[in-house]
This record gives sequence, C-alpha cells and structure tokens, in this order.
Amino acid sequence: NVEQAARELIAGGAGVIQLRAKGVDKMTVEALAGKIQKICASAEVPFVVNDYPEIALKVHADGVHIGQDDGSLEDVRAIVGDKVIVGRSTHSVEQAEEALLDGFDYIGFGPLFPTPTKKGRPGIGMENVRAVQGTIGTRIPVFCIGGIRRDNLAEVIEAGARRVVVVSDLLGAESISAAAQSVVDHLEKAE
Ligand code: TZP
Ligand code: MG
Repeated sequence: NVEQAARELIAGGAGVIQLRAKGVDKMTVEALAGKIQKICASAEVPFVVNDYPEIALKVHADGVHIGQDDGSLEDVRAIVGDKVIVGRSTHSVEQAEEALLDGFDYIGFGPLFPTPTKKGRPGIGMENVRAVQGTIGTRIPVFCIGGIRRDNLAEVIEAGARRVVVVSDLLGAESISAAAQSVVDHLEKAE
C-alpha cells in the first residue's frame, strides 16, 4: 500500500520520499505519483519521481531522479524546466564528482552493499563515503544508498555518511513509521 507507506515514512520523519517503481507500467506510476505528491505536499516533505521527468512535471513533484544511463542533465531540464530538483545516481567517486560538475542538485552514492533491491550491481563498499561526503557533500546533498539497514546504519554513519536512503528495511518493517523514526534519530545524533 504505497499511500499508507508514504504516510508512515512521513510520520517517522523521512526528509524526502522517492517513488521508484521498476516494472510498473507508466500510467500506474503516474497515478501513484499523483497520490504521493499530495501526501508529501501536505506534510511539506519533498517528493521525487524516479526515471520519469515528464511524470514529475505533470504531477508537480519537487524532483526527478535519473541514473547514469538516463541521459544528461540538459535532457531532463528540457522537460522539467529549472524549478525541479534533479538528482543522479552515482556508483564511484569519479561519477559523483562528474555529477557535481554537471550541476545536479543532489546525488545518490552506492550501492554501498549488494542489495536485492538493485540486482546486478556490486557493493562499492564504504571506503570512499567520507571523501565524497567531505568534498561533494559540502556542496550538494549526498545520499548513501544500497543495503543500508537499521542494523548496519551505525557502521555507515561511522564511515562518514550523513544522509541515507533506506528501502527494503523500512518497507519490510513491522512498523514503517517506527523504523523510519529510528533511522532519523540515529542520523540526527551524528550531526
Ligand atoms: N540504487 C542503488 S542501491 C538501490 C538503488 C535504487 C536500492 C536500495 O534499496 P535497499 O533495499 O535499501 O538496499
Ligand atoms: Mg533510472
């Protein structure tokens, strides 16, 4: 239940919500995006659509997220204009630096650990987290992602992460709101 999940994530203190719906037809993604946008807007939580700039524009999302193979920032800007946040997935220090220079508004950095949510990508480990956070993370938000769970979050924060994306551990939790709250509390203590 996507709407319920969004409400619980917000109740738990999630700072931003992204809709990522691989393998779901585009009309369904648009319908879901419209619903989540309303939920996020009323809570003043930024909402980002993965993969579909045209849907982000249509539903008045705050942002759109694209991968390394989804074209350039200019391609996306041509669709969404200059008021929509545009984020990029990065999988190495080089890609992270490139995304900053290109002008992306934020980056995802990972997957730190191999994860069933993103099959076929090796974990890049935590050795570069501190460097990326210290250089790029002081200019634009850096979201560490991939295999991050409540039970390894301490390690990830210790490695230098200050913003994280957590998918399966939250969506599979008995209480999504309590799980999100626990992640947020932990991150806030690190600041
Ligand atoms: N990009 C890199 S890892 C990942 C994405 C979308 C999935 C993260 O999901 P989980 O379940 O928190 O590992
Ligand atoms: Mg993509």
